[in-house]
Amino acid sequence: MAKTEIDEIKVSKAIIETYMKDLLEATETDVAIAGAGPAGMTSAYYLAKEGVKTAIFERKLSIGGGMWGGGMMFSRIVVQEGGREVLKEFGISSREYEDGYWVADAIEAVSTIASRTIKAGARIFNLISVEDVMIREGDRINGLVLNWSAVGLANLHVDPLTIRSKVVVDATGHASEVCRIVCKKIGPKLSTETGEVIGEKPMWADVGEKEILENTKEVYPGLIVAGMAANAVFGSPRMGAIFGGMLLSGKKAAEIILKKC
Ligand code: 48F
Repeated sequence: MAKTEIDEIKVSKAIIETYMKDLLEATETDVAIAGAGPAGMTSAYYLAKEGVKTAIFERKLSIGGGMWGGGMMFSRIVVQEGGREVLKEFGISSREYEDGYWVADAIEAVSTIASRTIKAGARIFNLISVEDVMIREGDRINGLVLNWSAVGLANLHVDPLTIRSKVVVDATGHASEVCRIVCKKIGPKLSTETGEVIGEKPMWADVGEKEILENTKEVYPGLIVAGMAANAVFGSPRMGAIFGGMLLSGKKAAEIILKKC
């Protein structure tokens, strides 16, 4: 029978040892994803479900990115018909508002996606920022350079640590941070018209949602771009609080990687 008196040191050891074990495991992974928004987590879910070793690194304390706050802090999201297959896969409730406009609770959506993603076997590490990429022969990206987000916030001069992965996914949303790092450090060599991050266009939900799947692809050897980052990199419009494209983009990124594995 468990002892009734609580030993704080055991609590500390339990946290430190189990976290370190997971972080050490993640130092050599199949797929490393930057950003635990809807696209990054959906991608991780479909990969982990197929047994692919997957780790997500999220800068913030909270996961969920821009889905968490719904539209203008009304905690609802809208998903069009095409994206409903992903809602159903996760078991997220939705109701049809009008023809083909399905409404879901943003909080249920984020918490369910996160829970299913972790239960599928992916690891999510929050409070860690991706600050650089690692490269090898032929400038292929083969890992991420990480630091505690608190180090950046406090402006501390602390060197990062590095993890190796076969594939990296940039799911950092509007900022498309990993792709921007590649441009800054390696030059304008992305598979866009200019080789640079073109930048997202103003709101046009219909076009943005249609183009996001085409934009979800390998943008540099070893680097797949997914979610809003894909539209930002290839110069497509933003789409606001409609999320079918984000879910389908995450799924497509996983499918591209599964074909490569
Ligand atoms: O922004 P975010 O939700 O991206 P997404 O999954 O979905 C976009 C929608 O939320 C919304 C939209 C819908 O139409 O346009 O914006 O493409 O999630 C991106 C996550 O990446 C994290 C950031 O904190 C957020 O949670 N992130 C950004 N840069 C880094 C990062 C970084 N350098 N390292 C780690 N995490």
